[in-house]
Amino acid sequence: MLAGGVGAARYLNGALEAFDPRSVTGIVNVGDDLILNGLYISPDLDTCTYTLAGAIDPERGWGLVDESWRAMEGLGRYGGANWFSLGDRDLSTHLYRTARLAEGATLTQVTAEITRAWELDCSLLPITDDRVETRVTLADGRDVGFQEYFVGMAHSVEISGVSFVGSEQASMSKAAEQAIRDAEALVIAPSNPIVSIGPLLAVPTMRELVASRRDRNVAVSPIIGGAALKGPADRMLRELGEESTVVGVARRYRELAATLVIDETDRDLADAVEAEGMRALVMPTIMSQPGVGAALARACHQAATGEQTVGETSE
Ligand code: FO1
Repeated sequence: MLAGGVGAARYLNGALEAFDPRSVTGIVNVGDDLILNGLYISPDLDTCTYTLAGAIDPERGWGLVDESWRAMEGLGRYGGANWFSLGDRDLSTHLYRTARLAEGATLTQVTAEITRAWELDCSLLPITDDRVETRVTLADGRDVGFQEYFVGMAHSVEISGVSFVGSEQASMSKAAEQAIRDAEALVIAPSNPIVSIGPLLAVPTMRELVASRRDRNVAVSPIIGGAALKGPADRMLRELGEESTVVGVARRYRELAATLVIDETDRDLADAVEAEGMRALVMPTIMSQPGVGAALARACHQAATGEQTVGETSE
């Protein structure tokens, strides 16, 4: 699965219910990553890890449950950068990852160590071990880092563009490339298509690789009834001159996947999605009830492979 943060992590959880976790791989966005207070922070990798470990804070959707913020309070005393809140438990992840990267480990290696320590059976792979930095151009022309926009400004400003600095020089990791080549089914998670899926597709050869297996790929719309469940995806689509509807999503994904899963709320737009050249699969996609995520994962797998999956796959 091509994954961003919160929405993708919920879908991944569903896939783990539906399939043998060892057969599930998340290819995760690193464009949100930032270096702050000397620490290398990977929000989407951590959100997926913590969610799948059952350790995510359910209200925030990021960071760890049962958190305290003493280090951030202390940093505030010095006028240090505590606008991006790192909980005291969460800090250990950033300390460990930063130390390991400084020892020369790759982000892929460190992520494997962290997910193993959280006893995940599925694998989470950064799309690249190179640095790709999502930056946002605001409507007033200012160029800011993604987290400055998303957290610093609470994404409450209009944008006019998004760029992925370093993407041209980046190369997909061997592990990520192999996972995409080998996948029975590839699912584009219901993440923000611009700043969560966009940075993945900006890595050279990624778009061609995904498009080369279009018929075995399924995208799940992050837009339901013209809105995003969480985050600014709908506003960003409109601000970039696109439609924040399932049709707008189909226009972004039609070269990459044969099927777009849309929520029942958008049933009346199924024909318009098909007019864009994607098969519309209408089903519940709001993963607030138990079982919805697993049913969604099974349906995606079936749409991508044409196989009927009955419950647990055999060992
Ligand atoms: N989001 C916020 O809105 N405020 C924060 O202070 C914040 C801190 C933070 C720390 C670690 C982490 O893994 C995620 C964090 N996030 C925070 C969420 C983060 O900005 C988003 O998860 C992604 O980057 C967008 O999906």
